[in-house]
Amino acid sequence: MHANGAEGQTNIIKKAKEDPFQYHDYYRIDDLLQEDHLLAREAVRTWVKQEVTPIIEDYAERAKCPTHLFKGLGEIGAFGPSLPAEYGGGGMDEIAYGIIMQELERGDSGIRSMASVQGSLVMYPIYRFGSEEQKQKYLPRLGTGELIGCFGLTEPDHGSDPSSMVTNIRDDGDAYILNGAKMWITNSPIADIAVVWARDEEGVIRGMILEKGMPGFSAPEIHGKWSLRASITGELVFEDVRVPKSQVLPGVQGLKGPLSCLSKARYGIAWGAIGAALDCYDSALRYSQERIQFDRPIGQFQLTQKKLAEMITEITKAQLLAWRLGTLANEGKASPAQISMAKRNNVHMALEVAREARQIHGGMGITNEYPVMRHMMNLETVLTYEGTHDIHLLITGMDVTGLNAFK
Ligand code: TGC
Ligand code: FAD
Repeated sequence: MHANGAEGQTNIIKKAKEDPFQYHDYYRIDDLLQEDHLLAREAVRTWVKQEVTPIIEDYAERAKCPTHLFKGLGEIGAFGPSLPAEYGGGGMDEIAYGIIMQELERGDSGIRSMASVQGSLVMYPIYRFGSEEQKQKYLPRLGTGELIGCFGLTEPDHGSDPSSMVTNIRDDGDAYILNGAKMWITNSPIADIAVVWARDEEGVIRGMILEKGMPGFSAPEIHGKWSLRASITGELVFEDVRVPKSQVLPGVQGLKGPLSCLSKARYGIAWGAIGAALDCYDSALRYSQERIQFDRPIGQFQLTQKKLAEMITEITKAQLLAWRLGTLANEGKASPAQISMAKRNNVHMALEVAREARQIHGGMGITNEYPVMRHMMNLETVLTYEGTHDIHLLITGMDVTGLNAFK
């Protein structure tokens, strides 16, 4: 990942520490980071500038997924950065994972989604709950992007409440027969494998790995999205699919299986959303200094300054929340409810920053000359997937009151 050599690496770290404002690091959070975090950030940031920024508006406008980026994402270590290297991951810590998601989402939430799904929702359950044979078969090729994976939990009639899922398996000797459907599945039309959650005859939720081409298994694309347009989304349809028992994840039963994958992915989103907010803030700050109205830069008006001051304040608070969550995660102490709080707060923050940034750009803010409207539309999805804003409020509510609003 680090192609700059030792001298180049020292310069990157020196530059970051001497000029925290180039990263809008208002509270010098870089001082809390390790050298490998700063190097990972620089490497991913450079890749995003070279590979994502020049093409993303075009792909988003055409609602096409830049699938050619999967291999590059593998090369920069974006798939499972905190999973062990021997299982296709990056062998880094949770803060490095977060920072990588931040830099990807600075480019586009859909690009970060590619990495979230592949690393946290496909590689992680296979690593955590899979047999050794399943790990060896799938993880190395998922880590490089040679294989693309997707994660099927949500159903047409069961979104926020996956415990009511109806997709089911029936015992048939050395295989299960799978029936049902999943909805809103990132990458499903292009995926080689799908981690699917279904209920067995005793009503227990089980996870299994499906391969593209299994008879009765299809993955039609969902069209018409005004959000996350550079990410491909589809259904998963199962009509008497014969799934060998060797494809079932042996290490978990019950809803805690998929929910623990969500915790891993939500953690990454809490960091990722900061990247989208930073890109919007950066664009708005520059525009406010360049755009002249009433014979002065619009950044000189108090109302513009209020917007920018509030934006950087909220970004800084989100950065501190993510950093502290990262240190807890490194110690194995980040609770699902703490992760929920950070996902909800930081995504909501990013959406508000995007809306304010859009206003600062005036009419230009609705065009693809600037990244702001694309981020804003993307963040509407990010606010909803991986648990909606309100579901996360209720998770926090349950944690602080001890009273369960869901049951
Ligand atoms: P509940 O009874 O609370 O829990 C069932 C079991 O799971 C455990 N658990 C968790 N474990 C790990 N991480 C978490 N976040 C966990 N939350 C709960 C819990 O301890 C229990 O374990 P056990 O041992 O007692 O059995 O479950 P519930 O049915 O009451 O549900 C609670 C609720 C509403 C919070 C949950 O259903 C929920 O989070 N709903 C939101 C659904 C959601 O987030 N769906 C996301 C689908 S995937 C997606 O959106 C991918 S986007 C991909 C991209 O980035 O492109
Ligand atoms: P619903 O659950 O029907 O919710 C509708 C509204 O009701 C929301 O505002 C919600 O907050 C509210 N609501 C629901 N229950 C309550 C309650 N108890 N109290 C108060 N309000 C409530 N899923 C996957 O499994 N894999 C994927 O890869 C994936 N990728 C996605 C990609 C995109 C682009 C999108 C849009 C979604 C994706 N999802 C995926 C699905 C996503 O996780 C769900 O959309 C989300 O969990 C919400 O479910 P729902 O859309 O069915 O909304």
